Amino acid sequence: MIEELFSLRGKVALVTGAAYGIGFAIAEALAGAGAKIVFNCLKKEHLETALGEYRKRGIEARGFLCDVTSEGSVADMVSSVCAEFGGIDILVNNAGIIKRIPMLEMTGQQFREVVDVDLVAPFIVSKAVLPSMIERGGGKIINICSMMSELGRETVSAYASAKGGLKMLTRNIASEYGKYNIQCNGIGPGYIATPQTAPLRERQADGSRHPFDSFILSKTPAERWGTPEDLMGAAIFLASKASDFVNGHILYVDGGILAYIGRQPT
Ligand code: NAP
Ligand code: GCO
Repeated sequence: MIEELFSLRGKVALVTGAAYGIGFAIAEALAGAGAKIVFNCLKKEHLETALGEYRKRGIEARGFLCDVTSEGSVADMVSSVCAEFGGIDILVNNAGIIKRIPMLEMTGQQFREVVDVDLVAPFIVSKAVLPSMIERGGGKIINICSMMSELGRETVSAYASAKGGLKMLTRNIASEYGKYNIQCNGIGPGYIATPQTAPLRERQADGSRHPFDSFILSKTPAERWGTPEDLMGAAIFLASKASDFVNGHILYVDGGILAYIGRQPT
């Protein structure tokens, strides 16, 4: 009974941007719970490498080159997945970018590029997948939000605006499609060690920690950066029957950052 609650056997999961990083770990987790994995990314070299990495873990993933900001490419990918696998039960809107530029130096085009990937694309992909979920009597959508769905910081105005909007898109999909037994929730990772945050963790010339690295450690009760694997449990929970009455919720997996004012002076 309890195992069944968290089983994804027989389910088809689409994870966007899952060639590496958080998306890869989430896809690996869903596969471990029994789901068939479909993923996409942008670059052919990343697709090939990722397929090999999935295979090394015994996961026969199906990969697509697809720009999630392109409605046509997304429609083609979703149509192929539905034709090959019968439909999609779980969607993880993970693909995302960030541009760390002070507002006064950021162009409107740069702002729009971030919002296109981090907010418009989850709308596009969700809209493409919802009909299949309705047809199958239900589904799970998981949007990968962020600390910046709740907090601001210098240089990430576009990213924070997009991730704040993604929190509200999550609540709107939950509101509009809950009646079809579709649950839409978010995962809000804290600071996770992936290529996206590598610039914030680079060792200084003298071998010391990057100032931002030290800053994050002082703001995290767990006193460490998260790893993509730290998100696996939350992903399985929100993709499984165990969360059938959870809807419109953002589950923060952040080591306690949002609860903590920061290490006090000693
Ligand atoms: P990452 O290492 O930069 O990986 C991003 C992935 O998204 C890559 O596979 C990339 O594919 C794909 N992607 C980017 N633009 C795309 C597009 N237009 N179409 C299709 N795929 C696209 O990022 P990450 O750290 O794993 O983060 C994954 C998600 O978690 C993002 O939404 C991010 O905002 C969010 N997040 C990250 C952290 C963190 O601390 N790392 C914390 C909170 C939330 P290519 O490599 O082929 O370009
Ligand atoms: C940054 C980081 C963060 C993380 C994540 C935190 O520049 O502040 O990239 O935005 O990626 O979103 O939850």
